[in-house]
Amino acid sequence: MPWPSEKTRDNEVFGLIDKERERQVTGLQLIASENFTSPDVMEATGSVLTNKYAEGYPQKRYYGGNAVVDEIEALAIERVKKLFGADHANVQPHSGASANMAVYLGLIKPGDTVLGLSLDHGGHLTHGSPVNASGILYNFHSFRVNDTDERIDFDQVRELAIKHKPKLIVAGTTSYPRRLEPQPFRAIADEVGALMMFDIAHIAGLVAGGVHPNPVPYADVVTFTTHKTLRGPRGGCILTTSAHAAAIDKAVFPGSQGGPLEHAVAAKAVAFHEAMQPEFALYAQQIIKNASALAEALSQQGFRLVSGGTDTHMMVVDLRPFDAELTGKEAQLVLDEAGITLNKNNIPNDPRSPFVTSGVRIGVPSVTTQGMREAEMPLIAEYIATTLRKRNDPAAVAEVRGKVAALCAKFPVYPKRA
Ligand code: DSN
Repeated sequence: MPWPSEKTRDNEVFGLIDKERERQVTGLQLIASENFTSPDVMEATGSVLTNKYAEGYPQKRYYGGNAVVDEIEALAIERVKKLFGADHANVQPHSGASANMAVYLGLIKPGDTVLGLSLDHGGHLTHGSPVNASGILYNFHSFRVNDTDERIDFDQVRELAIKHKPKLIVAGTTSYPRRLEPQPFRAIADEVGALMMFDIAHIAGLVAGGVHPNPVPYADVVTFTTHKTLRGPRGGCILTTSAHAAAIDKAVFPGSQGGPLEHAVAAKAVAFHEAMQPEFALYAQQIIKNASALAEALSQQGFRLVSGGTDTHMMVVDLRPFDAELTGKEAQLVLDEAGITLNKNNIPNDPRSPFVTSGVRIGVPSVTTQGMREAEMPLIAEYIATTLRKRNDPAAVAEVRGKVAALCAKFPVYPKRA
């Protein structure tokens, strides 16, 4: 069958892709878990590798024709091991959730006890939420941030570990703005004889760029997604010590996945190469500077920052001191109209439901990739505050939309299409 001609090309989908590209580059992308990948990462993702089946691992495949794929996957593995100083890497997980589930499958048994951070205090669905397979199949107990400084309370983690004797302790977060030291988790795991997993999905790029402690020397297993601060394609990755390498590989394939997405693996290899460049360390440093400048500017606009600020790429903003009536849901919707994309987020001990929330989560990886620096952060805070203050005035919201587009036009992400 011939390829579609100009006449039969799917203009509907390609038109929508163009529309989405326009949305991304003319608005402020402040979702903490998103980023703009490089054109090279996108080229690898859209390459002929999408045509290939490659169940198995390099030199141990079930199908023929994998000599080149083997080279690509081996390159991805070597690069990511070097980037994080790991003994062993599995680059096949399709996502962070798949990576985490493979770790549980490989290292513990259904019904075993695990400790993780509660979802509503900044953890992840796969860290034992009752609606997720992790919480359904394993006996998770959750720790929380403490009420005074809204930081992880290691005394509580230790108490729970002594009480419940987990087989595994899961460190890692999705909406926790503070640096997370691996050593206290290791000490507690050792005290109770547990394994330790660190999910660095959000902070992988900060670790690679040298601005967050690297948990690899402390954890038995480290998981992450490649598309957040690391700025690669959508996908997951697992790093382990040699002791757990075979169990993890078996849990990924054939345990929980079939054919790997080798186009994504190639794009991961490209992203790992990019993250090894000296410029990437500067990028990571700028993320921290930008986040801190934005947090400061937001507090000057009357918002409260959960835990008082940030030392990562993200902040969680309590909207109540700014406006007691304003919910995260409403804020997300009206900010979308102003071209400012972020997500509603529970704050610790939020009186509102996860569908409504009293907060929003804001991250700077995308705006930092497009070249914005500290000088632009007060502008972003001002646009957010003005939109929320004047949320019932469509003309005022439209005026902010214009200012957002003008700011973004000064920081083009991708070359204009001919
Ligand atoms: N959806 C991701 C995030 O936004 O943090 C976690 O999987």
